Amino acid sequence: MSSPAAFSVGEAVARAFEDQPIVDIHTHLYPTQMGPLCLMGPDELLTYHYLKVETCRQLSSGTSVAQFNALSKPRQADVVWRTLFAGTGSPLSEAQLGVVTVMSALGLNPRSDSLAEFRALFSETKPEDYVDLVFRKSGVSRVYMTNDPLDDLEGPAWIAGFERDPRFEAALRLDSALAGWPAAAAKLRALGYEVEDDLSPRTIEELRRYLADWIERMDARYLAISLPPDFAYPSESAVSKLLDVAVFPTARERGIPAAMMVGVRRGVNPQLLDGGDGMGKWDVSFLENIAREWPDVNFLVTLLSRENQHELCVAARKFPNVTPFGCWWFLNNPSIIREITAERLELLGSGFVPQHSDARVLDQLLYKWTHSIRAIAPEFVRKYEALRNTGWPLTEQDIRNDIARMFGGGLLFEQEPEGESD
Ligand code: FIX
Ligand code: ZN
Repeated sequence: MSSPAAFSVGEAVARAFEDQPIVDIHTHLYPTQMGPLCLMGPDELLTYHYLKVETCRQLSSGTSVAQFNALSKPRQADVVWRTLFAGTGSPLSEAQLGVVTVMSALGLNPRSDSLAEFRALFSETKPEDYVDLVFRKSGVSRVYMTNDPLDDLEGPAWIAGFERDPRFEAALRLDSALAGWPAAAAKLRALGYEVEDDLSPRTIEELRRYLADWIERMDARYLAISLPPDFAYPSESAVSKLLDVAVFPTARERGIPAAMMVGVRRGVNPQLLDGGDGMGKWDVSFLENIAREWPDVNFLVTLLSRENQHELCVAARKFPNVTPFGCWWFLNNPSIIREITAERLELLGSGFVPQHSDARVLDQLLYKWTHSIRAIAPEFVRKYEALRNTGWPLTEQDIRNDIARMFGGGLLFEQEPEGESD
C-alpha cells in the first residue's frame, strides 16, 4: 500500500463525494404516493418561488405582478422561461444556473426558445421512473420531507394512508400548529384534539397528544419549526411557552431532535406570495438559553442571516446538543456556502451537517447537490491538506469516514438523549 502522503487529497475528496449516497435532511419533497404534494417536471421547476421573484423584478412593461400571479402554472412557467432564459440577460443567478444544470443533466438544450422539449420528455416518462431517474442521477439516497398534518392536502393523505416510498423520511413540522396561537386551535379540534384557546393544562395535554400521535403515525424522525428573528426564549410569547411545555419535552421523551430554523420574516412583500418572505438577524443568546435549559435534547439549528453564522458556531462549541445544519435559503449560494463551510470546519471540525437542499421540486436535487458539493469540496480539500501538512498521516479512509458521517445523515441521531441508554 502506498504511503499515506502519496495520494492526491483533491482526488480523494472528489472520489469520496462521488461514492457517498447523500441523505438530504431538509426538503419539501414528497413521494408520488402523496399525490398533488409531489412536485416535479418543467412547469414546477420553472415556477419555483426563487425564479418567480426574479421574474417579477423584470416583468415586461404592462404586466403587473398581480396579472402574473393570475396566470395558470404552465403560462407562468412560459413567462419565467421567456424572461429569465430566452430573454436578454444571461441566466447568471444561482436559481437560474440551477435550471440550466437540471436541463443539462437531463440531456436537454437549455438554450431552447421554449419548454416544449422538456415538457415532452417529462410527459413521456412515468412518474415513478422520473423519481428513480432523479434519485439515481443526483446521488441522493434519502430525503426528509416537511410534514404538516394541518395542511389541507397533506393531513387527509396521511389519514387515508399510503404505502411510503422508503426514500422519503418524515419530519413533523410545527409552524402551522404553534405560530400565532390560537390560530391553529380550530384545525386541531377538527382533528380530534380538544385544545382550548388559552394555554390551559388541557390544551397542553392535548397538544402533546397531537405530537405523540403524529410522530407515531408518520414515523417522524425529528420535529421542526421555523421562527422569526424576534423570537425570544424564554418569553411570554405563546410559541416560546409551547416549545417549553410541549415540543421540547416530547423531543426528549421520544429521543428525537428538534430542528430550529430561525430568522425568517414571513410575507415581507405579500404580493409575491410564496416568494415574499424576508429575513433578519437573531439574538443567538436565546439559543444558548434553550440549549442550557434542555441539555438532553439535540437541537439541529439553521439560521437565515449570514451575520448569525459565526455566533452559531460559537454557540455550538459551548453546547454539544447544538448541531448547525445547512446553508439555508438565501445562504444557499456558492460564495456564502464556501465561507460558512470554512468557518464551521475551523470551529467545529466535522461536527455539523454541511448542507440540505430545501428542494421543493424533485428535479432540483439534480442541481442543488452538485452546486453545493462544488462549493464545499474545495474547503474540505484545504482542510485535509492543512491537516496533512501538520504531520498527520492522513488516509483516504479518514476522508471517506468524515464525508459519510457529515453527508450520510448519521449526525442527526448521533447524540443519544440523556437517560435513554438504560
Ligand atoms: O421554512 C422553510 O422550510 C423554508 O425553507 C421555506 O419555507 C422556503 O419557502 C424555501 O423554500 C426556502 O428555500
Ligand atoms: Zn425549507
